Amino acid sequence: MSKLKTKTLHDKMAERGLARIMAAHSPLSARLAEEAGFDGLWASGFELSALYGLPDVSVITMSEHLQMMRAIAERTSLPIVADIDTGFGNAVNVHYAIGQYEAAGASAVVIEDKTFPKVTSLVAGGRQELLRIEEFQGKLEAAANARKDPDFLIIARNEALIAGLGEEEALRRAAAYEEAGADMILIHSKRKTPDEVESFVRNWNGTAPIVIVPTAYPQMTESRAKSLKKIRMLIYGNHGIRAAVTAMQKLFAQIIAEGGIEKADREIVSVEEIFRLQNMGGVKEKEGKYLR
Ligand code: SPV
Ligand code: MG
Repeated sequence: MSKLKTKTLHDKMAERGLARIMAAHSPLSARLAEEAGFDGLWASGFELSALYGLPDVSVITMSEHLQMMRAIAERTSLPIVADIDTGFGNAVNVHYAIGQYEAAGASAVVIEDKTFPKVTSLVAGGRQELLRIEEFQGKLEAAANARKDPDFLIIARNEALIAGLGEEEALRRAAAYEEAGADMILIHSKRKTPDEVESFVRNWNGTAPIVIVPTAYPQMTESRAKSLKKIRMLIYGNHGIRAAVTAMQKLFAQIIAEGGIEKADREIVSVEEIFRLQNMGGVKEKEGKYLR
């Protein structure tokens, strides 16, 4: 099954020119992304941390992330791009993690070039420390050697722009990461406009395709990304959890304000819709067949 998912991810990038990947923090959010028509899922560390009400600073463990990854993989047929942060330690830990994530059903991993423990990328004034290039190359080599399926993607996440080191350093790192065996380069930016990423992409003359996460610069539409030619994957990094928070904040406030659910009940999906998403129909079918 996961071999099929890995192939699907490659096919989507080839067919559409750009794979659209939506963040998932639960099997339910993964199912909703699949029904909406996304090409794959982002097992986001930020979303999972937020789900636990925790900051995205390497507090969530590999086991917790893997457990959710497995639950998501069981409930959806979409390929999963796993966010493994800094790889949970050094290159030896990365080697071990790749085996775990591949077995759990991921089709790709993103490993970032920050030191452990990391600080989430988009926070203003965040402590952003990068590994030495050689050390990160060792992690990428370990990842590439550890995978069993050669189509399992190793995506190197380049945080040079996030750390304020400039485009030249970002390009230098991207070239070194490609040389170490990265299949794709994720270039991250917290600039409020796409210009920083667009300039990087135009000046990137390696062969590894580019991945972007345009949370900070939402003007970067899919067609704008495609027009740059080298971007093959666009990750919507946290829109599921933000949509859930928006909806819950609004509804919970309404119930308190109105002193009941009479009006609010008409503004949310029915219980029957949740039954559908839980596949209660399958329970009825099994009851009919096996309960005597
Ligand atoms: C995540 O979604 O966990 C990411 C993307 O790594 S970001 O939050 O922008 O760092
Ligand atoms: Mg993350």
